[in-house]
Amino acid sequence: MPEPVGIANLPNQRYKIVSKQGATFTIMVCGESGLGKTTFINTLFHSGLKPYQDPAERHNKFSSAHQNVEIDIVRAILEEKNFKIRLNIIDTPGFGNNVNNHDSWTPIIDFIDDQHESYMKQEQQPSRSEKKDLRVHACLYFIRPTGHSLKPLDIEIMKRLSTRVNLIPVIAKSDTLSPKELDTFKSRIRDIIEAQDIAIYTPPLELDDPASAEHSKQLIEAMPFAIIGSEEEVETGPGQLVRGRKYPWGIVEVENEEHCDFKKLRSLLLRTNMLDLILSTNELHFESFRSVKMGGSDEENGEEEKELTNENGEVVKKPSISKKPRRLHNPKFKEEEDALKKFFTEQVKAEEQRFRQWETNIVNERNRLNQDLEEMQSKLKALEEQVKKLQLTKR
Ligand SMILES: Nc1nc2c(ncn2[C@@H]2O[C@H](COP(=O)(O)OP(=O)(O)O)[C@@H](O)[C@H]2O)c(=O)[nH]1
Ligand SMILES: [Mg+2]
Repeated sequence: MPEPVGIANLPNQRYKIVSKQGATFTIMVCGESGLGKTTFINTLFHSGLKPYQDPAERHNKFSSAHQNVEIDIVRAILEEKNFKIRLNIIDTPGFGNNVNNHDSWTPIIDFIDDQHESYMKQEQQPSRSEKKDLRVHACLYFIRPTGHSLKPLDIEIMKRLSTRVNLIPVIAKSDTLSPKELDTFKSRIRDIIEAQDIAIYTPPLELDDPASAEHSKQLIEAMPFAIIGSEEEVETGPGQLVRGRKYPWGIVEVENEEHCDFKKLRSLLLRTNMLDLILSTNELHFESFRSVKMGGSDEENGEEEKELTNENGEVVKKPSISKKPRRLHNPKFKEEEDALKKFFTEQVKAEEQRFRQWETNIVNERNRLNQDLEEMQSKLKALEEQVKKLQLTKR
């Protein structure tokens, strides 16, 4: 197998820094309370997580400037071969079920903005010390599985979130809907998202790579992802334990693609689209935030900055993802981007190679067995001939 990562061997010092620090990836979950956000996080990371060395670093309570809100940050390290990914998982308390309850979710929006602000300030500092980066790369918005529609509050919050982060809507506790109800609910939500012009995260369709384009297409078609969370293992057969939920009428399995989209979402977050989530946060959302803050126009993009004010007099930027190229090319991030891209490409290549090797091994093994079988059969034939001859001579 080839060396898994090449970043550390590259001559440029910057690459070395990237490789030493690894990448930081931050996921946030939000939505009404009781929808299974905390359960989902525990389902997603039930194994393979290595907590930060310093236990005091593990949990962090965040207080917004306006309000005290318990935003729980779990930090962990995900080790990918010899590449480290520092994970931050931000679990927010649910906002209330009251439709007019705006106050309960403003701290969440503030938190996201504060992280952009803090990162921007650090960038302006001449110091070379490691930046604290808690910018949210993926924000999962939990939708109550009513089977009916989105609430006005859902629409409003999703709109606010979508101009700030990569928004990924999910249908919570999807095991409480029948497959037919789920289908209808999904397409209704998709229609609303489209009609309301909410810019949810869309995996890029890389046309020069048919396999990856096909994968993206499947992910896009599955949105909003129907998910099931469970902290328990249930028995599907003697000695066979799977993550799932047990009902009198049967078992729903978290990792069964016929039961829900959990695997698709996990793959998007932790494998296929992690890099794109990180880069688009930097190049789309962070840059938008920065240009709004600076009050300047986006010259590199050749497009006028559209500044819109909402009912609170707050400046919001209308996403124009469909028209403009997704990426703003800031040379500052180019090297990091290239290094990360290279890393991910090599990871995928290594996996493919490993798979091919495994396939070859299996084919070889099959051939070997077939050959053994043939030998055995010809031996058997020879023995049968001998027996026949002996029987003939006996008579
Ligand atoms: N039926 C069902 N129940 C779930 C699911 N996920 C979580 N729950 C249950 O819902 C309740 C609330 O879950 P919790 O994770 O605390 O919700 P949170 O308030 O959004 O963090 C708990 O009793 C969970 O066992 C799910 O996918 N399906
Ligand atoms: Mg919770």
